[in-house]
Amino acid sequence: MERTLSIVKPDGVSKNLIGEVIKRFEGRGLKVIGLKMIWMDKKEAEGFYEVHRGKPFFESLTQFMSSGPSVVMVLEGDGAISKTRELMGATDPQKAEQGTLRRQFASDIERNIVHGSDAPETAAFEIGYFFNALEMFSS
Ligand code: 3AN
Repeated sequence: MERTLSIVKPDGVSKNLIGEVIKRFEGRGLKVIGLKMIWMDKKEAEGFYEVHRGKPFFESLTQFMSSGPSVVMVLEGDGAISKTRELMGATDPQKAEQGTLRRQFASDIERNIVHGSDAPETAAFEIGYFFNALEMFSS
């Protein structure tokens, strides 16, 4: 069993895609074991994207991520990390496979509606960033 952290980003929330994202993850056999709506402030967004600090898009990305509410969730299941990334599609929606969430709904590489952890170590950091043990309900 693997866990991953996903975020319906502010553009996904404003486009009414919370249900669509969760439906696809659940449809792929993943279990939502933690879920909440949050509004990150700039510092919280910077902390989440610490690995990207110094990159040209860091300022704009963290502005965007603190521009409105997001839905953060912990998903559990076999291959949770690769399954969520497959369903999301490539970072750049124009390069994402047909039928993926980003290809279908994202407007550009920054506003790409959904986030998913890319490896077990990043998943552990990202889950711990938003959830404590009492906020996750694994059966
Ligand atoms: P992913 O979310 O697909 O794992 P990362 O971790 O490489 O992508 O990038 C984190 C976020 O930073 C992306 N979801 C996207 O919003 C933004 N981002 C990545 N690369 C760029 C870029 N070249 N220009 C603008 N924003 C970017």
